Amino acid sequence: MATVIELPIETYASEVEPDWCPGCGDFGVLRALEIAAGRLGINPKDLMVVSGIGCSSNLPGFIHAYGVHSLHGRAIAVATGIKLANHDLNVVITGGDGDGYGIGVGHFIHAMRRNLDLTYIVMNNQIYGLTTGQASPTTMKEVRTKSTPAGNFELPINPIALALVSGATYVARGFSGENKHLADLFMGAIAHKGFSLVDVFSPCVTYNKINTYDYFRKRIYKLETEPGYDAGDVELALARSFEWGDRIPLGVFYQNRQPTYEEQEVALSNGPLVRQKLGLNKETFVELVEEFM
Ligand SMILES: Cc1ncc(C[n+]2csc(CCOP(=O)(O)OP(=O)(O)O)c2C)c(N)n1
Ligand code: SF4
Ligand SMILES: [Mg+2]
Repeated sequence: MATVIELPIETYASEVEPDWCPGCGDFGVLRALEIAAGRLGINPKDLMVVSGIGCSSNLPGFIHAYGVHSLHGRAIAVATGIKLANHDLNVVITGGDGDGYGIGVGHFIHAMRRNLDLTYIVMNNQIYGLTTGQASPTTMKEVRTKSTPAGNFELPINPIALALVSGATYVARGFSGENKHLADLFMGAIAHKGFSLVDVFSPCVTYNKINTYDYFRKRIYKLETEPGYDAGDVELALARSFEWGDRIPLGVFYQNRQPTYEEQEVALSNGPLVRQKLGLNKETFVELVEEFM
């Protein structure tokens, strides 16, 4: 195994200061991602952070690495293209619950069943933050928001269960108020070969007055300290994914090494596409490019 040379978190300091509201949970996620990347010794040139649209999706601008701030709900599609073009890159997708579990849920499911080697971090604040407080797919029942003034009567999505049944091979949940634990989960997710989801309780201090830091502090517990819990057992993981109320689990629900999409795609067997010869002469290349202009 290659020796890892850890990098200081300043390696990833961006020139752009985050403009999130003071106290926003997303600060903790950014910090944990920097710690995880540093501990894995990932050079910023080998790190690609892709997002959709939302407060959380502004994260690529706040970290020194390659980044794409794409379209609402389309981050996974863009990240898939990037990963297939250069599977040597560490591709991390960062976004919100609205972005990933609402408009982008189709991409989410298909990326998981393909077991693409992508790391997906969802800053789940159970609200649309950027558009000022409408219900999201993870807003709890009965919660009043701008778009549900009489209380939300829709059943929230269970992202952990959805990931487990869709074929994700690393499924975890963290809390932005527990930075060290969150950094450990991110490290595990980035190091894991295959699709990893880390759903993060990342409180929106401005528009969600229900799911606050205190709300989670009173309820969370860690799966790794539960006697007999086995993260290799998908049925145990599924049972815990439905736990919500007085006790809410954090940690790695499930991890299982399976062949990735990239490992099975013959076109990638000779190395990343960006390093393979196109097999075109100059004229054909120019013709091809013009066709798309
Ligand atoms: C196609 C499209 N539809 C709707 C919007 C408006 N919009 C921008 S962000 C957003 C929701 C953001 O919520 P979430 O993904 O949870 O991110 P947060 O702001 O909470 O971090 C919506 C509906 C958009 N930008 N593009
Ligand atoms: S509105 Fe909410 S999610 Fe957006 S920056 Fe402020 S606290 Fe964070
Ligand atoms: Mg949100």
